[in-house]
Amino acid sequence: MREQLLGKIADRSAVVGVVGLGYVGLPLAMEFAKAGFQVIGYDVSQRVVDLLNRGESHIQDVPAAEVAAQVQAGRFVASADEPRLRECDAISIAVPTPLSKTRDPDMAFVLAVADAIRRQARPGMVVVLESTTYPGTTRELLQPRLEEAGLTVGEDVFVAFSPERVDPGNEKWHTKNTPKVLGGITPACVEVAAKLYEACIDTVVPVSSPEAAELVKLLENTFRAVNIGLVNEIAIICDKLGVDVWEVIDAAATKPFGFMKFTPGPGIGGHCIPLDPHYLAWKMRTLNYKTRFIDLASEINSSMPDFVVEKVAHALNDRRKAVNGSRVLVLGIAYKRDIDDMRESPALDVMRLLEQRGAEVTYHDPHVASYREDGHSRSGVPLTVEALEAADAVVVVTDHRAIDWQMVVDHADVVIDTRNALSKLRPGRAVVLSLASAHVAGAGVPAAGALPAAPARVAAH
Ligand code: SAJ
Repeated sequence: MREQLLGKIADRSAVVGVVGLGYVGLPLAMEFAKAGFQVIGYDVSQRVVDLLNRGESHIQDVPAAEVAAQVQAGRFVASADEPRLRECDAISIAVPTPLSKTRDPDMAFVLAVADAIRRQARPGMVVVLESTTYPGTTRELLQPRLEEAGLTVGEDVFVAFSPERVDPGNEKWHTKNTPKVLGGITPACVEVAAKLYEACIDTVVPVSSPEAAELVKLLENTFRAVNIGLVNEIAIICDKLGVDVWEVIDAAATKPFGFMKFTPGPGIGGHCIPLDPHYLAWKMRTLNYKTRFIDLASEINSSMPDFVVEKVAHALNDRRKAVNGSRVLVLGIAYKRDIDDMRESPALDVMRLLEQRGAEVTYHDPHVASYREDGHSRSGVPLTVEALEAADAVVVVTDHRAIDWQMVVDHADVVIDTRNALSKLRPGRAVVLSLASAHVAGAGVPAAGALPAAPARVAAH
């Protein structure tokens, strides 16, 4: 089987299945199609299947023209029909691995696919799991199901784990040019899976086991969560000391070695950084080990929306206004700049906390016209001079480049800037409060630097 599969990969006659056609699976499917394989994209959403087969795209980083070209070339077809998996010589799995309400791994999507593969598997298949998950998943959940189908892993079928490294909105690093780590159950599994991925990805990095590959991904994302937590704590420290955290970080970033710049913010969002480290924390709890860095980073990062709302309350209080009844305009609600993804966005927490205190909250986001939460839809407002002047406070949560920030500074009364989006602008009417430090330059307060020594605000918190 190994020889047969290697031959099909070499001459591109292998049929490649990609399960899960989201921000990971769709770009991967396109790369396999562009490499010359026949690709079957499998997704449980008939809506997604239909729009892709019409040559449209629901993923911001995948142009519709690219989907249309592969559909018209007959190299890509989407399907929600499980038996089509049987046609595939290779299957890459890129389904979500969310957290449950109790912050435990929710493996339902992976298990559903693993069961489908057990039903459709046949000799001569290579199966690669890409979904971010706890170490052991590939060996404990995927391998047994293939063996239950009467197949011997490493001989009849080949199984590997290869973490996805898609960075939505990243204009430089894409699926094809980002090195791909890959760990297989047996050496033959690594060899076959690596040959498959080398056909469409520039650099494949084999490691010795699926567990190593699973842990590589969790290290990458835990590294980010912990370092973001660190700078968020530095922001809180700077706020208490009346020091400009952005100035401190920018100056620290001049160190040409041994430092990596992260920036504080209103919290962390997305489907990865807030969630993936908890997969490792969960696994280690089953081994009676407490992952203190992960837990502490999570504690600090998830406290940032509260910290932001406190800043808003202080700003309103300085103007003899209560949060209750004040009109607050939130600018940017996607979980990071220049994308439209709302998942786990800290903006949702900021808006909810403000509303719980009685504020009348509206939002403007050029990438998110509306979104659904708890079953109801919510729409943004246009960014106008009237909207800015009507707001008792404006909060910058996500610093999309498409927003006219000078207009915000010129027409708002007070702006709480959690992303340092406004510090380089010509001062306008607005008083601009940085996420962390005393007042930044703006009408009505001395320019930063002319401020008195560490203010009594230490008591404020
Ligand atoms: N954030 C900060 N400060 C920072 C960096 C990020 O507050 O210094 C926030 C962002 O605003 C966002 C969250 O953290 O809300 C996550 O941001 P992110 O830059 O990690 O972006 P993601 O989650 O879309 O994608 C990340 C990938 N990003 C980068 O490497 C830059 C990468 O870690 C993974 O490929 C991806 O998660 C994944 O799928 O795991």
